Amino acid sequence: MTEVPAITTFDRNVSAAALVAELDSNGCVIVEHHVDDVRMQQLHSELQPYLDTAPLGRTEFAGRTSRRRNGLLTKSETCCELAIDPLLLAVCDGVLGPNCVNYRLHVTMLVELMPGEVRQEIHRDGEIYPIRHPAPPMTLAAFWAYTDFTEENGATLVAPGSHRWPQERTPEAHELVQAVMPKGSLLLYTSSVWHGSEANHTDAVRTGMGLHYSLGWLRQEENQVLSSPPEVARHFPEQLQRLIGYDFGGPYLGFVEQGNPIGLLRDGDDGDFARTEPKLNAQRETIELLSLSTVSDDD
Ligand SMILES: O=C(O)CCC(=O)C(=O)O
Repeated sequence: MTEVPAITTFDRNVSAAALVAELDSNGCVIVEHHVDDVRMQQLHSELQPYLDTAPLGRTEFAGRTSRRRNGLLTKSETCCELAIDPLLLAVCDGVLGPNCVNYRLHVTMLVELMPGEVRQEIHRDGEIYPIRHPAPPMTLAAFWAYTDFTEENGATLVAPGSHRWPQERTPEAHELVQAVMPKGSLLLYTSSVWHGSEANHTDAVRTGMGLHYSLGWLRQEENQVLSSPPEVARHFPEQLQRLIGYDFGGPYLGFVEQGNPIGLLRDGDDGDFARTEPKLNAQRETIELLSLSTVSDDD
């Protein structure tokens, strides 16, 4: 009997370990009601004015009947808090941690599908890097339901299990499942998973907020340190400062004047200002080397 694809849904009490295991076996998972209505209301009051004045998308991919906003950390304190949500970071530790000494905030985005928006091209987030799939998780997408996600309003389509498919295999219609979830929930999926937004057949908007994470040695999709330059980032919690890129991405990676870029955010700091740190070197030793070689044994 062929298995019907499905996205497993957990409630907010789920452990990080259970989510990591589910992402490993199915590539995607939902945490329902991770954030309560009061917090979501706060998020809306901070971000909605920016969304209301956003232009329509200029490409089919961005959605010509959609509005998007990025640089969310500079626009919303609640978003800054959600970006360092302890459960989410514990999942990043389990999913991205094995392949890097630290991971980064990759992109922040609001995606508002307006009434009449059509289905987005189904894609893999990892396509932005020239690496064949399936590959180890390069990114972990955390897509928050900023509004309810329903079948009718364009809840994200996901192909569960597709993180293990070969490069050439694309999903058939029956392999795509919608991430139906109430406001405040969270859809997680890794970089080899096929997905995209579904059409919005209702007369209301469907909005998702993406806070995605990537391996610390990859270039981030959104240029976080230009989006949040030092004079802005110095007011963020230190964990967030490091997460967006005011830190090494591994031994030697990303220094400024021989030092750790976190020093740029501190007055007169000489703390961990050195071109690399023994701790990073030690962590680096524990990471299994990835092989990107295209030369086969027969050559
Ligand atoms: O809006 C969605 O449901 C998914 C959007 C997405 O995957 C993207 O724009 O990369």
